[in-house]
Amino acid sequence: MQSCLSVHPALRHICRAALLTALCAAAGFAIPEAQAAPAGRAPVYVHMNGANMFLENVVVVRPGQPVVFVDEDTGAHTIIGYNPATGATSKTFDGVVQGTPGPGHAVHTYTITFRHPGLKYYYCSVHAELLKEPGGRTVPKKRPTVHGFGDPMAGLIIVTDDPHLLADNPKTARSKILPSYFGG
Ligand SMILES: [Cu+2]
Repeated sequence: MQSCLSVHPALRHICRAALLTALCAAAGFAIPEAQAAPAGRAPVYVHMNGANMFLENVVVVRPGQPVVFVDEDTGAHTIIGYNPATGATSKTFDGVVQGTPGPGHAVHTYTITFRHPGLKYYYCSVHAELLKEPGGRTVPKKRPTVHGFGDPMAGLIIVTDDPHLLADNPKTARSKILPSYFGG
């Protein structure tokens, strides 16, 4: 049987870590987890393409966890926070992303983090507009001149520490680039 430490040098640290873990477990010591990535701090991605929609129109993040908007469309989009109760738009949640020629080219992104739990509504002012409904609530509507599926280009970020909500993110929110999602 080959000794663990006689394998390729690049694998030795992995073997040592495994050996340490096994020895710690056998001796009843707590296993150190310092090398693990901090839970919940990887960015959550929201993608745009030529459909003029945010693909992951509802995502969930922890306070301090980045949301990265990725433009895989040929055209530009804006990402602007608004308050549905007042109609006021945000001065700080206010992004612009340029388009890309397509796969193999750079994509432009806009990143934001929120410090406190809450509901963060946003829309793209190029492809949607904010209108006050008779009840007084402000909602995004698709601009009549914009092509698309009929949904307004808008979304919601839920900022929370609730593990059940955090587990509800769509799978596509884990990947920066979606190869099948270029277009516009
Ligand atoms: Cu847009």
